[in-house]
Amino acid sequence: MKAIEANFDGLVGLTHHYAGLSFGNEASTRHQYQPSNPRLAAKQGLLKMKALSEMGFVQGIVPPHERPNLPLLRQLGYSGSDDKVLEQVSKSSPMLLSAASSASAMWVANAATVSPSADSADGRVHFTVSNLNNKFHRAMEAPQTARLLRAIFRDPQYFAVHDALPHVSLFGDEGAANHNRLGAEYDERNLQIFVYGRDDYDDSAVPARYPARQTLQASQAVSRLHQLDESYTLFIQQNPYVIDQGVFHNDVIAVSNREVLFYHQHAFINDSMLMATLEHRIPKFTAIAVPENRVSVADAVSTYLFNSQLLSRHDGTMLLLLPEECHQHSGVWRYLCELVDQGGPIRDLKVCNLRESMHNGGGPACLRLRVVLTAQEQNALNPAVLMNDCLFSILNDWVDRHYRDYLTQADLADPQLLKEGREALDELTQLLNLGSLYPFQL
Ligand code: SUG
Repeated sequence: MKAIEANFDGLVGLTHHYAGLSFGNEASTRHQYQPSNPRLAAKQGLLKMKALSEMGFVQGIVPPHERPNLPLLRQLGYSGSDDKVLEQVSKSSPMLLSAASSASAMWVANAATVSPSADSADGRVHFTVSNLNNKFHRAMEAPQTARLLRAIFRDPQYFAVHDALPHVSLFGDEGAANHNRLGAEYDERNLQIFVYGRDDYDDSAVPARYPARQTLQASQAVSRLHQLDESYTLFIQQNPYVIDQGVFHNDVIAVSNREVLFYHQHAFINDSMLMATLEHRIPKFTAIAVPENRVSVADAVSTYLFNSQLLSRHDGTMLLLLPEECHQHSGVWRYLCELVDQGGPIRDLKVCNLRESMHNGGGPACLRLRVVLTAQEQNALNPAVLMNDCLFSILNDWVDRHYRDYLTQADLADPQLLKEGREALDELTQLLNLGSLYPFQL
């Protein structure tokens, strides 16, 4: 059996809220302090997973992290009982409590970079957990992400999960959101394309307004850890101009699958040189460049056109799974309908409503971590995290029983919310057969 691409989606956590924590991510800034609906957010994510699983795609789940992050608050000097810690931090620094409570781990495209076994010298699937050190609320994710990935991809004969790179700006790493893989077949050695925002040893092209989160130095380290053949890796720079317009990760401006790259004309520096290289290197390479005069960078950012999932169906054609915002934008939708009518590789469009996540800058592709797996590797992972009808209803019910439908920053100080979270996650680790892996369980 040929290798397939499985998608593992982050399940939205119980403290999902809008804190405006991500400077450079315009949706996050715009929705700061709006009330959120964690229950709806989790259900929207589950419905996307169910839809893909019903279409025959292999779909897995990555559980949320424990929030508020009490061990972190204690590390920062808050002490006493859990209730006391929450009371103190909410009085002295509500923003710190927000950061320690962020459900941002749901965007698992930033959890790790993944290299399939076909590309790695030791024939294993490699994961490097991202350090996400550009934002404090995300930098705390790494240790829990490592525990979760090791509980899912649990057989070291097939999987290697590397800890995050050093937590310094030189090695700023945001994971698969800045990584593409191009090639005709999933199970052949493919070209891996690492997209970075800045080279810390050469600052000739850096954004002026917003931060570039991913460094070349981090991408190079990940490629070494994954034992990639140098002649099958490419390091390319994101255009600083688009970062300054709110493209904080490359998956906001480009998406790839197999031999197809769907991207905005302004996504990369030295675009024509890059396309010539890809043309030369990738058999049947198909570039679908969206010109600015059809979809502006601003419209790409507001609709998340490129934060879509480009998926291969059994008949070899591709489906684009898009956020509903693309459907609501007449220019973007017209472009997409014409694209499908042209009879190229993309033959079908499917929209999903992820409004709760979108308001924090997280579209369909942000919520998924793609992992190419052979049949043996599929058998070696923890099967309890794979989505099917039965697991969907169990998790939907679990969300109904545990999640609130209204949350503001003030609610984060409620000790009851911490208890609700622990009870829910304790039950979830049993449902997904993950063992004990949260600090409160250890
Ligand atoms: O890192 N938003 C996330 C969104 C991540 C999107 N991921 C990908 N593009 N792959 C971020 O900026 C907002 C949290 C807040 O403001 O409450 C946030 O973290």
